[in-house]
Amino acid sequence: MKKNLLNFFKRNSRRNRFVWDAVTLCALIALFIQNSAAIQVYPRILTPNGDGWNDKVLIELENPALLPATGEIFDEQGAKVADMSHGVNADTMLLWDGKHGGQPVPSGIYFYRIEIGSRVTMGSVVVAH
Ligand SMILES: [Ca+2]
Repeated sequence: MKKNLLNFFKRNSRRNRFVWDAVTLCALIALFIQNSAAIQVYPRILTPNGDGWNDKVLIELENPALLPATGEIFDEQGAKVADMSHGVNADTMLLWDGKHGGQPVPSGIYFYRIEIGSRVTMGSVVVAH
């Protein structure tokens, strides 16, 4: 009886350990997802025609440590299109006006690459005319 109890405990402690490993893994994955998506992008579709509607994309950053934040925009071929400008709050807001060299870019998918300290976050927006 005593031995059975011991075996039961051993078996369960091994299982508990597995459960805890799984929980830890899930927590790490959640942290990674949270880190990589630690931003809000609005709007996802830009119409940079100067009518005041969706002419700029605003990316809000989760940057509680107020690390230096910079953003770049690339086209589908990977060519750099623009540097993002800082919003009202330079530590947590980046903007792109859908322009390259002062002219609205053609319709298409564009990619942003944001560096917050040593953390890099990437994503895409669409420009439509
Ligand atoms: Ca517009």
